Parts: sequence; C-alpha cells; structure tokens
Amino acid sequence: MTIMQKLRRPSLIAAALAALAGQAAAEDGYDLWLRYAPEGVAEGVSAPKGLAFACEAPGMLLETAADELSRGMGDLFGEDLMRLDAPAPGALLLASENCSDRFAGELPAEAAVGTEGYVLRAAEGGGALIAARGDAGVLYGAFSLLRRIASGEEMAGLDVTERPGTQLRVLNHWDNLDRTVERGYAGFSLWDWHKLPDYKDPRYTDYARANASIGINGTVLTNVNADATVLTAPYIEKVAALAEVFRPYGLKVYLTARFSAPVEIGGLKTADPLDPEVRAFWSEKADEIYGALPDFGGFLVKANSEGQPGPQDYGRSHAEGANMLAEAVAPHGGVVMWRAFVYAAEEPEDRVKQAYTEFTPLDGQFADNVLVQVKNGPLDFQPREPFHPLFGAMPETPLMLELQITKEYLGFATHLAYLGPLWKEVLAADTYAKGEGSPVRVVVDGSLHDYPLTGMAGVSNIGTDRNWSGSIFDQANWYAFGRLAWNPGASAEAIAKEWLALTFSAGEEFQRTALDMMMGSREAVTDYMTPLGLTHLMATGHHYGPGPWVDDLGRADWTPYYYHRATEEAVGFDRTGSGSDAASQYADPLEERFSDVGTTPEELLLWFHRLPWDHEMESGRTLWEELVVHYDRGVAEVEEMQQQWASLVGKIDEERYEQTADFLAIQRDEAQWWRDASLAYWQSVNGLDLPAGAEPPEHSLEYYQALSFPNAPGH
Ligand code: GCV
Repeated sequence: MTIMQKLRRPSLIAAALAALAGQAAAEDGYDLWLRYAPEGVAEGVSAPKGLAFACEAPGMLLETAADELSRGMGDLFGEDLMRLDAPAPGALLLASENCSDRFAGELPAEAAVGTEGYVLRAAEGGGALIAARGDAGVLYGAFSLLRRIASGEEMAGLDVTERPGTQLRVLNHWDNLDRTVERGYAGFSLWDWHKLPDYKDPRYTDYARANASIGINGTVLTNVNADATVLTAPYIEKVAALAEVFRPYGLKVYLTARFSAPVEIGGLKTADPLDPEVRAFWSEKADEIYGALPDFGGFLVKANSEGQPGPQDYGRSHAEGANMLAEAVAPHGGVVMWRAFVYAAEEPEDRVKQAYTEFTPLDGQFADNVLVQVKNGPLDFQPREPFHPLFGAMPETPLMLELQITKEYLGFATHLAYLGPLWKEVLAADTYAKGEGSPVRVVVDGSLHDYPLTGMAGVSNIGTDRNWSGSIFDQANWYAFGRLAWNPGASAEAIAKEWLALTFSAGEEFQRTALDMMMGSREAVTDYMTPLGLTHLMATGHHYGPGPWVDDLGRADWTPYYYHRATEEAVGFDRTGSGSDAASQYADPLEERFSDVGTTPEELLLWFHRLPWDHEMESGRTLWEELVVHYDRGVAEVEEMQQQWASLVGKIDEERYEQTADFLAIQRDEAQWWRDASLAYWQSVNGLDLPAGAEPPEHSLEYYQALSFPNAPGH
C-alpha cells in the first residue's frame, strides 16, 4: 500500500489532521497489542465487506465480537464494517450454537472446539467464517482474526481450528482495598472501590477487552492476603458492578476468601470448617454473592501460609478447609482455587519441601469443584527454580499452575525480562509422573491424569500506569500469560514475535532485534541476580536489589543465607539424601539426576548441592570463577540490549523508544549493582581473589549493605 493509498483511509486522515493540529495520539502504550495499525496488514489483504450473524437475535458475547470486529477493521482498513442481514460474498459470518437458526451447517464439531474454541475459515470473495459452539468461542475467534490481520498474516486459505488448552485462564490481582498492590510496580489498583458501584471507570472495559483478546476468562479482583471486607454487602455490590462491565467480554469475577471471615464479619466465635454455623455462614455468603452476580466464578484461598488464617488453626486439613468452601459454591457452579503455597510457621523442614509434604497425603480428598493452585517452582517465583514437585505427584487432584507476571524477583518494571522462556521451561519440564514424556504441560492441561478441571493463574502486573504494566515490554508478559494459558504448547518465541508485530508494527529489522533482546533477557537477569541455582538473594521485604548477606530475620527461611549457606569452604543448599533430601520429591530418574552433582544441570547446581568453591565445572573453571563469569555475562547482556535498542532509534515512536532506553539504562546500573554487591559479599566469605581480568566491585561491601530503600514499591 502506498502512502497516498493509506492516506485515503478515513482513520489515517483523521490521525493526520490531529497531528497537524498538534494533537497526535501519543504512543503511550495504553492501546497495548490492540493498536490495529494499518501498516501491519499484509499486501493484498482487504477489508471484509460487512458482517452478518447466523441468527436473528445474537447474544451479548456475539454483539461484543461484532463490535470488536467493527472497531478493529475500522482501524486497520479505515472503513466501517456494515452489519448485513444475510451472508454475502466477501463478508464475515458469525455463528454459534445459540446463533445458527439460519445457517446451522456452519457450526464446527464440538469435539474440535469445545465450548470456547473456534473455527476461522476463508470464505467466498475474501470473506471469512467465525464459527464456534459457544458464543465465547466466536469472541475469541474475532480477536484471533484481528490479531492475524494486524500482525501481517495472509488471509487466503485461512483455515484454523483452535480450542483452549485450559479451562480457567485467570489473572490474580494482589490488589488491596485501599488500592495499593502487593508486588505491584505499575501504579495503584485499577479498582476504584470508593467510587464503585456508581462510577464505572471506562478503563474497566478496556481491561476486559485486553484480557478477552488473549483468551483470559477470569479475574480474581483481590489480594490472596485477603481482607474479609470485600465479602460484606456494600463491597459485593461494587464487585457486581465490575462483573457487569466484564460480562460482555466473557470475563468472570472471582474473589479471595479470608478463612477467618466468619469471625471477622460473621460474628461467629470460630472459623472451624467442620462447625455447622461456619458452614452455614459460607453457604449463605455464597448465596448472597450469587444473588448479586449469578456468574460469579468462585474463591481463591491462601490459607495457613505466611500468617494467613486457615483450617489448620482448628486442627483441620487443607482438604477440609477447601471442601467447606467448595460445598458453599457448588450449588451455583462455582469453584475453589486452593493455593499450595504453604509453609509452616514453626519451620519443620526445608521450606521447599513443605507443600509436597502437606499436600500429597491429601491427593484424592478434595471435592470435585476444587483445584489446587501450585506455583511454578517449590520456592517463590525466583528467576530460576526447578519445577514444583507437586506437578509429578497429584494424579487425583486437578492442579492449576500459578505464574507470576509481575516481576517481584526479576527487576520490577524497569528490567526488561520476557518471562515466556521461564514459563515454557516449567511447562516443558518432564515430571516423569507416568514415565518419560509427562511434562508439566500435560499435567496442567489435564490430559495426563484426565483432570475434570484445568487452569492457569497469572499474578497480574496491571495497575493505573498509563501503559498498564509499568513498562512497554512488561505488557508482553501479560500477553504471553494469556496466550500460554490458551495454548500451553505454544512457543515463547512465536508469542514474542506476535506481540512485537502487534505492539510496534515496525519493520523486519526492528522485530528481529527486539525479539533477540526479549529471548535472552530472562537468562541475563538470572545471570546477574541468581546464577548457577543460587536463589532468593534479594533484599528483605521489598525484594529490591541484592541482600545475600542477610541472615537474621524473624525466621531463617526468609533470609538469603538460609538458601546459599556460604562459608569459607563451600556454597549451596544440599538437597540430596545427605542434606534435606528435597530431591527425593521428584520421580525417578529425576531424583537420581538431581542427587548427583555430575548429572544436575549446571543452572540448578547450587539449588541441589553444596559445593566447595574450587569445584570443577564443565568449562574447566572453578565454581568461583564460573560464578564470576555469569555475573559478568549478565551485565554484558544488558549492555548488549542497550546497544541493540540504540540501533533501533527512529524505527518506532519516540515515546516508547525513549522510555525503554531509559529503563535499560536503569537495568544496566542495577545489573552492575547486583554483580558488585554479590561478588563483594562472596569474597568476604570465601576470601578468594577475583579471577584475572575481572573488575573489582565499585564499592565496599559495607557500602552495599548500608543501602536502604524504605519506599521501594510493591511492598
Ligand atoms: C501475596 C511471596 C510474596 C508475597 C506473596 C506470597 C504469596 O512471599 O513476597 O508478597 O503474598 O508470595 O504468593 O502468597
């Protein structure tokens, strides 16, 4: 398309006029991947000639699909999409089970698409069919068609059948009712509780659209460190108002349930899950919520973890606690997502072993509408951990994978770290639950154990920042979460490419360079923060910056020292049979592999082993030398990202270019800080010189230890 042709499009003319008037829409990231820029469209792809439904009375989700298609096609082609009474050559036809009285033959087989999948097929004269069994499928199909066109796919021969790999694709907001966000680096909570239900910020609609466009179908509005107030009548009304905005986008609302709510807001003396009055409280509470929002999704619960109340306070098990809530929501079709992120207050054993120890005896005891939600690794969303051993050990309990989109441990919003490769590493990890070929992915999608319920949860990185996620590249992590929850088999690289094409619509050189930056970015963070299986070395509380020297907190397993145990002789945590034996929680041959220094992957070496500083590595270097190489490499990788980004100047808008360049400069300085502070500390313990050629830390250890950030965000 020539510039003149592009300028003939009304939307572009409007943009050009606005620019002349000095009001050019800023590229501030608000539009996310939904920019629908005409320059992304492949040569020869043209606007559909209208849109028709396969029925006379389309439902709410179909209307949303049609509106989105009109909006998207309008932006892409600068032409209004006419609503037609009947299919026509070159037009789009939307059909679902509820909307097929005129063209029932267009519906796909249920086995192929399930209730939320869709078929996209090229039709006569350049048109397309978007068909599904459920209305939600048509909405996802509409977004899929727009995504394909906007990212430059050819439309001729379009023939796609998709169904989601998991049923519950849910964001977890760790948002408090005062609008602070635990581990949030993108401003405050979007939910303006004070003005709800009367004022519904238009941004709620944009939030729902963005989620629906990547297949997310649920949102837990509140922090897992829960406040029972959200379960009181005035808040239920506010929650219902949000649900009303989200409903046309197929986005269900869930809440976190504070286990002690019967005492705090119910006037009871106990929250014992076996107490009849407590059970009655929850069942009445569920009735009240469903009275206000009939499509309420259910509860997410953090219990007996980090000071949260739970069934164990009354001598009951996690299953007894979960089942009580499950019983309350079951009559309404709700579910309970019960978190396995637990570790006991009295620190009985290696913290990373505790969830497995507590939950495996309960396998098979949970009610049918309970999923146990398990973090990707056994510790806490670190830059690298082995996969959580529960994924190989709960054949009778639907396990939901919990990922952290917000980068609590990977540099907050200013470090560029694309998390797709981290999440794929977990999904691809073989659990050997049923022998070789049992990766986490097939546990989570339910196919390995025939789970009746499946899901993936992502701890949100969304806030009031204009760009939603704190940085432009952090939007990619929200995007990747949705796309992987839809298709856990998708490649991290393909998702990144798609996101780049939609977000920037820049030329090939830009896409190639930015993709390279994204794909190496997580490993860079791992290198400068926690190389070779070291873990949890972040500063106390806010987790901003390094704090490997910290060894005296309220409990030992909150200190970095607990995880690295460095002395003059050795470093690392022995999790083999001679140590905590956490390796035995993995099925064979993993137990054997992780128990042997020679077969443990080097990137997990110090997670499983405690080794002398002069241990010989695969490279022939000593462990100490290798650590230094990793720290240096991490810093160099960020410098390379800076150079790569600098080579792209002028290839995208100034606003997003500049912010990213500034953030990369912050990341570079902080990578250096991590490297220098860590090396200064290790040297103070092992007394070793730096290998020849390695730069000494810029400051003394005392300097790094004295740094203090009482106002670091997210805490
Ligand atoms: C919401 C980590 C985080 C906490 C978080 C907790 C959890 O410990 O630092 O902020 O609490 O995980 O997942 O429950």
